[in-house]
Amino acid sequence: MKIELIKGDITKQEVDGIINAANTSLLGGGGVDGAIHRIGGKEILEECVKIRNRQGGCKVGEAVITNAGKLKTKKVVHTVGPRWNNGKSDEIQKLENCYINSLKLAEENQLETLAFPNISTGIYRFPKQLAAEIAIKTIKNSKITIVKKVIFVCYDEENYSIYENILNKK
Ligand code: AR6
Repeated sequence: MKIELIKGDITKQEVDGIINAANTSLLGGGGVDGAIHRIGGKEILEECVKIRNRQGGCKVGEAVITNAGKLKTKKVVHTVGPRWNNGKSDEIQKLENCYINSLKLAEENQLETLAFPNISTGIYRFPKQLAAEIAIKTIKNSKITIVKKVIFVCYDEENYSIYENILNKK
């Protein structure tokens, strides 16, 4: 599997699937979630509402998949990252689960190329260095067969240079 790093906006990525850093309500919000729903349009939200009605939202660390509306991608995987609580609420395991469960849904839906944002490192204030180490380690250690390429899309300069350092060391 190929890992790529870019600095930019995830809504502009031409990949099979993009990952959204959502919240448990699945009804949208700020940050990357806001951008995905704004650009993708109401079709995504409509499917989120259906999932919510069926299973009552999405738990932290879990993921659900919807259509991608007007985005240049086939599917959006919505995962809910943990809100940083000084490491007292099992946040590391929960963030790892976000990557594992997103990859699992991507595999089940035959998505070969994926773009991930830096889950939890914005509004949820997870420390960026630690979050990047978890993201890269989890993706590298995953046993996947269908996903061929993962792009880490960093929106801010700080995350980009953290990812660059980790990826160049290995
Ligand atoms: N493309 C790529 N990355 C982005 C974009 C974009 N267009 N916009 C922001 N980021 P955040 P969280 C980066 O806050 O911390 C929402 O309200 C951003 O710089 O989007 O998981 C949800 O509904 C940061 O590095 O998500 C939840 O309530 C990263 O995306 C809550 O925020 C994640 O920041 C989730 O918080």
